Amino acid sequence: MAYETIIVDTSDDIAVIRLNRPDALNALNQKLLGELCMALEEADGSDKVRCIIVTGSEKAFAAGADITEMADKTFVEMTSQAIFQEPSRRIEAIRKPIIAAVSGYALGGGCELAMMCDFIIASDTAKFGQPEINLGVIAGMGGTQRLARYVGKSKAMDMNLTGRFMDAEEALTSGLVSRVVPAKKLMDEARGAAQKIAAKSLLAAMTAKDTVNRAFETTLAEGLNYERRCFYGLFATQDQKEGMAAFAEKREAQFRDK
Ligand code: CO8
Repeated sequence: MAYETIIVDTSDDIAVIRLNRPDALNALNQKLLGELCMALEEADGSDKVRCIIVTGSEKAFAAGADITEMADKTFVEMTSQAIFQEPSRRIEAIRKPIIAAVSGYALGGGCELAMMCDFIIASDTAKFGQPEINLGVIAGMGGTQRLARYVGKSKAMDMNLTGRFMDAEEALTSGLVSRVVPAKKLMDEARGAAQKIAAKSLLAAMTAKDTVNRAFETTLAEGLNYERRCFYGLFATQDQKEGMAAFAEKREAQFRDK
């Protein structure tokens, strides 16, 4: 499929979706978000893809929602058109693992998009922020909710109230990102992680994603119960038999997603 605002490259079980609006630092307009959702859904449904990477350019993962597209909207238009609501739901519904590989600016909707992915690998040039307060608004796609869960109340308040940026090192120590690497090695690192995931049972990987995400929606007791049921359920798969047989036979497991 030919896209205008993203570039999709699928090889070796991995789909790399690159945001590509260089003149606007990959600002998220409706076109880009629509294309991103389509590409994610295509990857999710493809038997050639076992892990997805979402990335941007060296200068910007994404500098936020497209301000020029939003500036003249009214409250009624924002509400009745449910701006940004549908893309959020579609991205949240992706079942395969998604890694955000972030270099440069990940601001506003860009930071929120990165946080919608399953984990974030950052380059040492990455800058995260929720600067919507500078525009007279607030974050609208998870910047107050997901960020608070990633980094806790104090830093989430700091970021949302002052609009300051967090550098890669602070993002790492705060738990917003899982790894930081030199900018030149970002895609190698992300691909390496994606290949590791792609070598697992996809059923187990999708279940792990679903179960970790459940931790943010339930009580501990309900989450533990859900996890245990999912764990038991995986014993209905051939991949569980293969994984445990391979361990006993001291060989690499050959998972078949069955
Ligand atoms: N939207 C539109 N265009 C943008 C955006 C953006 N978010 N960010 C940058 N651009 C454009 C600039 O206008 C500029 O275009 P031009 O060359 O035509 O003037 C080009 O990208 C390059 O940008 P700069 O010249 O500003 O580059 P600098 O290196 O000087 O600065 C910054 C980089 C610091 C990233 C700066 O561009 C900036 O502050 N950008 C805006 C960041 C921001 O405020 N983001 C939050 C946007 S609001 C949001 O994301 C809300 C999302 C949730 C909505 C959910 C609703 C339910």
